[in-house]
Amino acid sequence: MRVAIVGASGAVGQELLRILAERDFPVDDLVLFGSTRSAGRLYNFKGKDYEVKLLQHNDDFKGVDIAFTSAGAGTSKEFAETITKYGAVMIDNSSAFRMDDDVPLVVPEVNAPDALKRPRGIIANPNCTTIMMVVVLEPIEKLSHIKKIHIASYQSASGAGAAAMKELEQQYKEMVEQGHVTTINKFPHQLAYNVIPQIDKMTPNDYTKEEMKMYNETRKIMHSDVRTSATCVRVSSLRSHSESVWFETEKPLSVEEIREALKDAPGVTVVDDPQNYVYPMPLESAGKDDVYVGRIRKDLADDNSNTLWLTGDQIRKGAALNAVQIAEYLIKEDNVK
Ligand code: 2RA
Repeated sequence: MRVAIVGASGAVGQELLRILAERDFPVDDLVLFGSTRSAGRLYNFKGKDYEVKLLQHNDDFKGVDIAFTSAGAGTSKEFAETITKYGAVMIDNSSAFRMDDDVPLVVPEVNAPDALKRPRGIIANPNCTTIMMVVVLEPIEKLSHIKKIHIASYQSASGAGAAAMKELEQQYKEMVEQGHVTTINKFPHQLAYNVIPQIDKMTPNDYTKEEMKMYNETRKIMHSDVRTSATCVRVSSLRSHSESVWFETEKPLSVEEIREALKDAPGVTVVDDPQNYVYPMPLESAGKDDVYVGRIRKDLADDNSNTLWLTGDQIRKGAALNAVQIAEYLIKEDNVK
């Protein structure tokens, strides 16, 4: 496979390099692309150095089989044609095409076969918060249709990129050294010692774009009429997102049924012994592949609802790992070209 990574210097680009190496993805040749800022940098992959090329409208993608793109929606939109022109499959981490009818939106544990129908050669990787939630809800959907979801998210700095992670560390340093924060660029407000109930821009209905992604993308991935009402919140964990999820099913489900279904579910690890204070936390899921679930219990406010807590590494399952799993599925199905 000739593999390209667009946005190689970013948090997701760097994680893609690690995951491709770790999983022994069949890379025969690797081409890294970036902006003027990162062009010329060298990154090592399996003992060999690769130089980041400037992303341009030329024939650089001739011969590329799979292109992982993670350089923002604007870049994805501008370069999609250049990237796919010679038959490369573009697995796009941005929000540019997610809701387009002719672009599949894929979480392999949920709807892998959707990736096989891609008229534009583009497969979209969903929003990180949505990916983690659907991995956990799909096995429950198989027990009984999920009609409604309420969710409050606790999203790490990594969701806003590598520079945002550095900014959070800088803010804590400034608090310790000078008692107040002076660096606020990547977040709308100070994040250190704070939580911010806004991720992405506001939309006219007073939900943020992130919250509307959860509504729309969940329906598309799960092929469902489910309605999701989310409040997405930035917290000061560094790279794992967490979510508190309440879900109403058509028929009532017991906690035991849910726990059993999740124990067998791909990509999910159940960590749930609340009486002994055992539940998943972002510090522990950081750097891991699975989505971790605990605090599974009946919703006291609704007999047909249950509630649970989940946490997963935003850069891995929320982005890079999901993209690589899509590519692995295509290879397994002999469906790369
Ligand atoms: C965030 N979900 O956490 C976004 C990143 N895609 O900011």
